[in-house]
Parts: sequence; structure tokens; C-alpha cells
Amino acid sequence: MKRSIAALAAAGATVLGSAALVVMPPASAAAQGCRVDYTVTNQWQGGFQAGVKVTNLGDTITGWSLQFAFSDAGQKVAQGWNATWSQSGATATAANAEWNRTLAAGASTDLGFTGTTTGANPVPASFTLNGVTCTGSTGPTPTTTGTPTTTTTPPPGSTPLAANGQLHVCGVHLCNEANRAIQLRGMSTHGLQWFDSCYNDASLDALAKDWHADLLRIAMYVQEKGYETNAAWFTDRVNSLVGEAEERGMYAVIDFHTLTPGDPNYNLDRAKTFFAAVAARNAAKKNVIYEIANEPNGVSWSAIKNYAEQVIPVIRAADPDAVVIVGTRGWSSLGVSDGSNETEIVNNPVNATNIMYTFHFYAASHKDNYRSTVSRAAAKLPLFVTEFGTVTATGGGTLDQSSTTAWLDLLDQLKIGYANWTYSDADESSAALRPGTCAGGDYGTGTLTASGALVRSRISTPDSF
Ligand code: IDC
Repeated sequence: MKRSIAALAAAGATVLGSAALVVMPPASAAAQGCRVDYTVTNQWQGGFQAGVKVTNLGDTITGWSLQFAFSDAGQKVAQGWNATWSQSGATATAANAEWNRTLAAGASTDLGFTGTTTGANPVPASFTLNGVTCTGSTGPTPTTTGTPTTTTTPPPGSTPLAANGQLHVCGVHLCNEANRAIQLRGMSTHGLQWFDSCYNDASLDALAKDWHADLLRIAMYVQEKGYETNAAWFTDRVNSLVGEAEERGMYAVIDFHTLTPGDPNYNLDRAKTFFAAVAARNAAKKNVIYEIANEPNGVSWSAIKNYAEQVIPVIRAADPDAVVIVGTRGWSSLGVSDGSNETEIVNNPVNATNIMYTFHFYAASHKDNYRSTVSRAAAKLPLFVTEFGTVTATGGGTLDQSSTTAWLDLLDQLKIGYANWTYSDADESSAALRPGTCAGGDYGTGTLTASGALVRSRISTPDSF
């Protein structure tokens, strides 16, 4: 829900009720007016996420502090961003970060946080900026009545890309341009060296328009006759598929599909060369997400972190605002398949912002202990399931419908994005299309495997962006 303090001021009582918070500024303080747009972007049992847009309506201020009080002290800021957050009793304070220290007249800055709640309405009644109550009244007409909603529906006909624009990480979620937490659901290609013929106008149209997929993950193997054998061809092909996804309003995950050897550092130089090229080429696009190592295995978290801290700056130098996803230990199992868990990451995170961590599962192989790890980790780490299968980890075997359903229900609840392995006609049960489909050119629902039909039934439901 959105609430503007301007409208509350007009309503009167609530602002007066918070008078204890208003500390009169010294005469020299310049914040003569401010506006705060506070949006609860997501809410779940015991917690919520809020975006806080602060607009300075007075003269330029250098150094600022925003304060507000929750309706009871059971509500707490857990993790905040774009400011230094603290809380005393029910009163929360956000002090400027170094880079948004100066707020020019009319300028805004977007802050946010995840919080815990005992159930009370997590919308504060009023805000002060450098002690001055924010009663500003510029900007769009705010919504002040009605039931809080956590999502809005994009206009009919609009694509996932048009509805959400440039993405960024906010707290533990992926957020759209309006700072709302969103979940992207889509499909992964198979290896481009084997199944390139499956990615053409007709198949991508079916994915966008019939499956209503939000994203295409482009799996570019590095070994196994992949990138290392012809860097120019693979780089071009990835770039062209990013463009095909963009034309259809889908996001594209560029997957540097390392698998064997499992240490991503083996491919460090190739990764730097590849990402420098694709980031430069796609920097102006809003639909690109970079996945820097598919499934590290047989390697420590610190080695993966070291790889990430060398590759991420290469991407940022060319494309500063894109989200980057980092693979995790034990085939991107958050370490679980290696006898570890998410705490090694929580205690020693990658030193970079706007990043997420990869989790992969194969429903017939990875069940309750993996699900409980994801439930727990999702409160602390931004996660993206860039690959999952409905079958066993070999990519074959019987489809496990009940485990797949349990997984996708969990990911929906946590708003974790996912891509299914694979949108291809490989002769293996994880493939969504029956063998021979790509040569035939018909991508209608009659060509789907059992896995394809199940996954399409989940992906094609309306998005709640
Ligand atoms: C599998 C393919 C299979 C191919 C093999 C080659 O399904 O056709 O022969 O790779 O290495 C992963 C990997 C993904 C695997 C998939 C299924 O990311 O490359 O694809 N899987 O085994 N992790 C867990 C399972």
C-alpha cells in the first residue's frame, strides 16, 4: 500500500498523534519541507518489506536523518538499504548513506527495509526529516484508503519487461523499477552447442505468448564443445538471444554454464573476456541479468567468492546497474549437497551490491532438507532458482509431480524467481518438448512432454507484478 504524509496531514489527527517525534531543527537546518512515500511492497507471516521514497521539498540539505515511529515496538527494521538504519523502541531512524548525503531541492532518494511485525499495520503515521514533519504535497495522488495490497496488475497486453523495467535487488528480493518485490518465472535453454535449433522465432513466440514466460535463461556451456571452442560464435549467439527475449518483453539470464571442472576459477580468464563483451553490448538494455557460474562443485565457498569478486567488477565497469547472480557451493545447492549450508555465505558474503545467490534443485532428488534450507536462507539472502528440474539430477528419470509442486509453491510464497531445465526437445524427461519438436517447427501444447505440461501450467498463470 502507498501512503502519503501529505494526505495524512490533511486528515489531521494521525500527524498530531506523533508529535513526540518532532524535534524542532536549529534555525540553520534547511529541510523546510519533505514528502515521504512509504510503500509496503511485500508482506508475509511475521514480516514485511517497505520502500521509502524521501523527497526534499526545501533547500538543498547535506546530511539528513529520517525518523518515523511504528504503531508498536513489536515492529522492527531487520535489514535496511540505501541508508544506515537503527531503531530505538518503536522509533526507526534512517541516516543518509555517503552517496545520498546531499539532497538537492526537489531531489528524491529511495530507501527500503525488511522488517518483522507482530501483526500490527506496518505503516507509520508520520515521518520527520532532520526533525521537520514531512507534509509535502507534490507528486502523484496517493492512495490513502482501502485494503493494503502488496501487488498491482500491469495493464493488459503489457509484457513482463514493460511492466517492471530495470530490476534491482532490494533486501532479499528482486524488485522492479517501482521498488516492488517480484517473482520471475521462465525457462532455461539447453546447451546452445546442441540445441540451438530450438531457439527460433516460433519457439520464442510460444514461450512469450503462450507460456507467458517472464524470462529466458540462456545456458552457454563453457566446456563440452561450448564457449571455449568458439568464443566469437557463442558470444554473438548469446547477444542475439538477449535481443530476441527483449523484443518479446522477456528478461534474459546470461548463464555462464560452468559444470566440469567445478572450480569456476578454472574459467576465470574466459569469464572476464566473455562478460566484458556481453556487458558492453547489453548495457543499455533493461532485460539482462548476469549469472556468472552455473554450478560450482568440488570447490570451497571462499574460492567461489574470490571468483565472483573478480568477475563482478568487470560486469559493473560496462553495465553498472544490472543484477548479478552468484553460484553457490555443491552444484548451487547453497552448500547442502557438500554437507554445508547457507551460513557459510551469510557469514562471508560476496563483497558487492545488487547481487543474488543461486539455488538449484531437481525435484526427484532434492526434497525436504533442501526445502527447509531455502526457507531459512530466503530470510537472509536474495535467492534465484536459475535452474530446476521436475525429475532427478541426471536430467532423466520419472517426473516427481508432488515434489515439484511443493517446490514451486514454496518459491511462489517466497517470491523467488525460477527457470526450468529445459526448453528443448532433448531425449530426456527434463525436456519440455517432445523429441523431434524443434525439427518440426510446431511449438503448440500438443508437443509438450509431461514435464513441459506441468511447468507450463505453473508459468502461464497471471503474474502479480
Ligand atoms: C545435463 C543435460 C544433459 C547433458 C549434460 C551434460 O540435461 O543432456 O548431457 O547436462 O553435462 C545440472 C546442470 C545441467 C545438467 C542438468 C541435468 O546444470 O547442465 O544438464 N543438471 O543433469 N545440474 C543439475 C542437473
